[in-house]
Amino acid sequence: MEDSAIRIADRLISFANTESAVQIFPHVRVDGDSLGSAAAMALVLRRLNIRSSVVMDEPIPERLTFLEIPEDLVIIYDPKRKDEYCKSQGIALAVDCSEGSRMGKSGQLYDCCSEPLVIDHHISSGESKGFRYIDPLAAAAAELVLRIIHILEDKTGKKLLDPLSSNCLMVGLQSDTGRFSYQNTTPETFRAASELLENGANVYINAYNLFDLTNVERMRLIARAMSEAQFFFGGRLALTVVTQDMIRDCRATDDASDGLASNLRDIKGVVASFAVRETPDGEIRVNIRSYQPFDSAAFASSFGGGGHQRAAGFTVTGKQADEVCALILEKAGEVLSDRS
Ligand SMILES: [Mn+2]
Repeated sequence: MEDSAIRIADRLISFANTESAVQIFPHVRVDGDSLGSAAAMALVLRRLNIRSSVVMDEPIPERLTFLEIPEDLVIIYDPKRKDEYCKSQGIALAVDCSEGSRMGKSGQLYDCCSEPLVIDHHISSGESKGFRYIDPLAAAAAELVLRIIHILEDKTGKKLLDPLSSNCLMVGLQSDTGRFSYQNTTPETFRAASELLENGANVYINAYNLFDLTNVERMRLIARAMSEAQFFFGGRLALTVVTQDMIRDCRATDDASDGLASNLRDIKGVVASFAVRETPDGEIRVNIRSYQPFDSAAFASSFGGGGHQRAAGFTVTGKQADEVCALILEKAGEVLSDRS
């Protein structure tokens, strides 16, 4: 495992003082960990005189703009310019995911690299020709990026973390551990957090922006979705639907129902919760949260999605929300019905 980290570091350093860029790819619908980890990696590489940017389909979402990532660090992928980008790309690096299919359209650019690198903490079945540093025991990709940065510091003798890159990684840790409260939080997570704090991260401002800050439109949408939630299998499965009509009625934004599945899981007795929401494109996006013995990742993968044991998701096209709910209940019944 550590061996692949060293190989990745060597590969990255080989692009110093060249025209070829190390392009870094977070997953679609970026979260604090994928964006924070990718941005920190790009910032650190730039300090080593390596051309590097974060490549995404869409601009940084509003809720993560507090990070103040410089605009020129991010390339918004334009499929029309694929050939041009491809030419200048020395190597592609996936962060917090391991396949082009998780990156939206940007995956086209990732896939044009013949030996892409991977830094991820999701269990992955995919194969790749490039080096893969995957550690499912890491709480966040940010922990793994920090380990790579340590190797880069050892090899170059330079101090590479600054307040912004430290804070980007801290946002990754705070996001993926639910501000250091989920079961994935380990002594290493706290050691990493301690180092990042010493280098200028701001845990308080991050927590406020990531977890506390809200608005009345979102509160109204969540209240409505919660009051319409339904319970099955003796109260062990909770499910609610967020339609585009509801979002419009509440004048909320499309990401306003983020966190809803977690809210549902907090209800006593619930072991699996589902937030089923219509996207503006007419797809159905399902977020899953769970406790033992319900495996969210396994459930999501049977619908072509992915994630972690306690938090996962999938997207369905060409079906209505109520059809998707019926499929969820049928599938969940295989795990939950025997005990109710
Ligand atoms: Mn992550």
